[in-house]
Amino acid sequence: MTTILSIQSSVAYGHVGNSAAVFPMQRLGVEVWPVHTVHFSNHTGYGAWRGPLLAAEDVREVITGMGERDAFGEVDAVLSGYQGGTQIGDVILGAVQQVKATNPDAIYACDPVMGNAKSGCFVHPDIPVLLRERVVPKADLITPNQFELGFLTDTEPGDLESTLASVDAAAAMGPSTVLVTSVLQPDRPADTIEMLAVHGDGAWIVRTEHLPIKVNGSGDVTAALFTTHLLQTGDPALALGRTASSVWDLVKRTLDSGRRELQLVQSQEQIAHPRMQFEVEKV
Ligand code: PXL
Repeated sequence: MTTILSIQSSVAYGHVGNSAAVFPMQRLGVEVWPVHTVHFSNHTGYGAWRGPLLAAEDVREVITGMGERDAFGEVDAVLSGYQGGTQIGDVILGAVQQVKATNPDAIYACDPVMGNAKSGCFVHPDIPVLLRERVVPKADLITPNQFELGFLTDTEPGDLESTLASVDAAAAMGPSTVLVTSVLQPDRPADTIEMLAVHGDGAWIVRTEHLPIKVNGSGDVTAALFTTHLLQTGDPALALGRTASSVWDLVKRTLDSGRRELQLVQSQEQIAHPRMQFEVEKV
């Protein structure tokens, strides 16, 4: 059984971080071991929240305890998302090192959360440096949006050609697989958005309708689904098609609900059995 150690935020109300990623992975049959880095009442998009940001030392203790149960040999992937501070980054890197020492086939899937085209960089200025210099070089799979890809590689990905060049620059840092989300090519049809997967010499793209809503946590679900499908199939093109299919259905249902939080449980059928309504094209 596929087993994923997922080190992310937890919120009681709504769905971001582990509170967005865990259920979809479980619904796909993954054994998920969540380690929480914060335990907030709700996501920070509301502007107000309560609850603790866990001390790096406390998160490290949880991971150390898992090691004492001989848990790491079973882990197929470590998945990380938003990193609130640089010390959490060190804890994640420590976990990756321990897992890989026990299971050399395990991968590290890192969502290098830094910002987006609309908001710019929204993390502490130390985080991009940490990701660029220490975290991404240890990752096997990264899932930046197009903005984060540029920020990571100090390039300006715009059209397909320059985006592929930026991916090459990112891959040269270490990761063998790159999923670029929220790709906005200048020459795309109106109201569309794309996702691009690159693995070794292969690259694939999928285009979907750009839905008029930005939901916190959708990136966390995207990273979790792509990691899961890649582990389960070994096929980046298929993983891309399945991920785009499920995420679009999830966001569409959320939009139609008129609610602010991802309608995850309500979308479980579309997560478990992606409709594959979008064509994946080789580029
Ligand atoms: O989706 C990333 C994320 C992670 N953790 C916390 C958040 C968010 C996004 O809003 O608020 C606490």
